[in-house]
Amino acid sequence: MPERQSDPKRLPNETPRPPGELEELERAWAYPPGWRKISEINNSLVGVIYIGAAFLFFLLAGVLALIMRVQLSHGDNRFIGQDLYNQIFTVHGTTMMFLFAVPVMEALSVILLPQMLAARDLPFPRLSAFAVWAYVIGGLVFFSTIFYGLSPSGGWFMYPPLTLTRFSPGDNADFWLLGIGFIEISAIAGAIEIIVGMLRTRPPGMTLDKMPLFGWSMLVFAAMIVFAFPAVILATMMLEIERSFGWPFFNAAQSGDPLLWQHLFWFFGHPEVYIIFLPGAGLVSMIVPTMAQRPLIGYRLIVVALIATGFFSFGLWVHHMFSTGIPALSLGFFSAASMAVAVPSGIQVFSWIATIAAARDRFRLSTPSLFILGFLFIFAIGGLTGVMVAVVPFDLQAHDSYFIVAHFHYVLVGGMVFPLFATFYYWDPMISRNRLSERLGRYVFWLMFVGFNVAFFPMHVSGLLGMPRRVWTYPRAMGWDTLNMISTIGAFILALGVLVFVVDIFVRFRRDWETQRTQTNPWNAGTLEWLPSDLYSMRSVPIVTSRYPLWDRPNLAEDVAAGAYYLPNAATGRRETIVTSPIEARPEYLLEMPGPGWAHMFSAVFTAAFFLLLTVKAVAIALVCGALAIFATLVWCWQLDPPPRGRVEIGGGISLPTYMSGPSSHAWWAMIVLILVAASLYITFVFSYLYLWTVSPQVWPVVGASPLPDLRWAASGASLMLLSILAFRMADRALPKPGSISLSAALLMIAGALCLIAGVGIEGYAQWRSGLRPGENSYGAMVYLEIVLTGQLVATVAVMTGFALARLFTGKLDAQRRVSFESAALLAYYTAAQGLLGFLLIYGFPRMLE
Ligand code: HEM
Ligand SMILES: [Cu+2]
Repeated sequence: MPERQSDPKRLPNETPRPPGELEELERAWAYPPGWRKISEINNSLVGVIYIGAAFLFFLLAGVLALIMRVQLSHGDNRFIGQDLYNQIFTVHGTTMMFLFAVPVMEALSVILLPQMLAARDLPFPRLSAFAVWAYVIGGLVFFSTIFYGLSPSGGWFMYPPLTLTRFSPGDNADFWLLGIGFIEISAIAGAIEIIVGMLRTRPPGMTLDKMPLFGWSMLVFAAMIVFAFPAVILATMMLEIERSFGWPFFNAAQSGDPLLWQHLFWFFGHPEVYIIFLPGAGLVSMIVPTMAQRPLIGYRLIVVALIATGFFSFGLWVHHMFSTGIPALSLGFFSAASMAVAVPSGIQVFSWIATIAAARDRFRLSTPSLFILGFLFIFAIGGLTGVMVAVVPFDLQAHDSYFIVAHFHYVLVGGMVFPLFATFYYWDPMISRNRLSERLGRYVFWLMFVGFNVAFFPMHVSGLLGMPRRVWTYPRAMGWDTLNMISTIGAFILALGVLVFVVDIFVRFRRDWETQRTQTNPWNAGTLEWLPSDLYSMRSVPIVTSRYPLWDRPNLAEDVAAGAYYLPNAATGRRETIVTSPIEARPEYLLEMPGPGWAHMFSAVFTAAFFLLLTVKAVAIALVCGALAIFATLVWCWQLDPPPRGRVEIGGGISLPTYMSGPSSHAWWAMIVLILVAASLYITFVFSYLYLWTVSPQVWPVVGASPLPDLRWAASGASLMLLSILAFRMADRALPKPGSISLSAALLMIAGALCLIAGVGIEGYAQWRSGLRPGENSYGAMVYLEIVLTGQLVATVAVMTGFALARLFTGKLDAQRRVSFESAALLAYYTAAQGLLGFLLIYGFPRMLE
């Protein structure tokens, strides 16, 4: 259409692109040569490493499962001993949950989300790369403990008192606690990336209700991580402190309560199940419409269902504790809620079935579709047994029996492993021209499907016949032999299926690994990830006007590849992506992104070393590594926040600024998410404080009697917190003009940080002076834990302030280029607020009791 050419504001812009433009784009996104490729942070490489590592952990944990099944194949078996069996099931469960299920979904989002959004990359590529390396190193070390007999053996939920030093004296439990705490940090880093990426790097026009459903599911997934993981981080922290220093949080003999662990663990653990399932559902919602060649029925309903599942799953944790003597009213509530959460899952299942039914015989029975049908079947059974165990009297019977093992494997394997394999087969052509074999894929499916059911269905029966879970063997006289032998055979059939898949992967990667050329849209899918792409993702960023742009605009692929849409070049000569507004997706600014580097890797290595050395009690070297980790992180951050380069044209008559600070910037959003993590950690702390009070009110102090420090201490501490807010506010105003340095801004920042330090210092001093000691009882432990929690934040603010000062004096921080200051200040405001709340709780609550 000729009239388009004359008007450069209309997209697609059909004037030919200038020569050399594509080459420049390629240069900006090229991998570093040779072995230095591992310093690359581009999602196309990092994502593949990430998935590879997660899959490796699936295989390793799978091998452990086979060893267990051999051991259980018949009664009175002496294949492996009891202690090793305990370690193996703990490592199997822990690896599957923490090192496979959650990371593999984050890995998929690293690969798929930028493509689905036609973004060049997600906003924090180095953070993703850091998360990956931290996870790979931490995960491998954790897993290898099984070879040295150092693995934890308390089950994947590590209940105290069994895991207290008295009953688990070695370092084994510490490996679990520190390893898992560390891996959670990596998961949270991933969640920040996903939330900011989904909300800020969507292509122009992709309003929230045009977002691909995998994007929605990952958004809910990431939000759930933000609110659920802090509970288990706090719990692991408390247990580790109790094991190392004897602060009594969980020891009932010293006024703690082991049930507190269960509350905290399951407050995380139940949402965890949905954290694993929701991305799987999102994947299914992407594949089903393609296979049916029609839009998914009930898009909005599914979005509501995803959000509702995420929300309600936080209200269910007590159903893991029905048999612990919970009051009857709570039992009723949690039982009903557990059944209610089946409704949103049901809505999704009906949507998928309706879409498949509407397509009738046009529905393509490819390998991905087979895995999806298998998923529907298995997941439905898992859901049904789930409703059964939500019935309290039934649960009292089935609790801790093989019925439960069968139930949760139906949910987990059905809900995530089958969708995952569908994903491998479906999206493989997006990564490479050579595809996994469809023919072998069918064998893989049938072996896995039959094997799974043969392995796990009989467990329902053996469970009802009374076989308890977590037993390393059983007497032949119990009559469970045949069922267990069937289960074992099924597990090997399932493993054979996985093996065929692994062989196919090897063949496929040997055929091509270097050539990244992809097949364009072999399934005729409707979403953006099937546009032609290269290392820089799409050549140009399209305007999105519908949920299935590729179906609605047949020329889109060609125009995008020809550079006829936004940002067909590397406008600043570097890596960059368009940042859009969170709801309407209007272009707001051009984000200049970092390239390959080593600092984030060193940071990951030293962080891992810090945690692991702490585990083996090599405190001095651990501290050195911790300091090095902080240093590497600062080096990494130093390169961020490049100077503003004025406005640049991105095509379509739009020019965008290249710098943004304040609430519109991606950095601000990331900081807010991080603060939400800190806040949920703190809320869990407050819950624990109040909970322990209900358990042991007798150790809480009474007014007038020590150890309750005088109110004057609280007043002065709180004033310091307020002063710190004021100092940072004033420093904000005092930031200098570009090119100059402001001493008053520097002094104000220092004052702000010092006030915070003095604030927690006073808090600690007052308690110590009053004679309270953390090891005395659960009250003392909680009070000092509060100081530790706020103290951690204060330390972080201090480091960030030092960093901002260094940038101020080197001319990298001023009234315009101010992101490094804003991040420190935001955290300082939050820290002060938390400190104030702390004073209110620690000084106010005991006085309120009168
Ligand atoms: C693929 C084949 C799998 C097989 C054959 C298998 C087998 C087993 C067996 C035999 C147990 C021990 C039960 C006991 O002694 O009480 C177990 C426990 C467990 N499995 Fe699996 N499993 C498989 C996959 C998975 C997957 C994919 C996940 C999660 C995503 C998973 C999560 C767990 C958990 C959390 C436990 C509980 C560990 C504990 O009691 O502490 N499993 N599995
Ligand atoms: Cu649950």
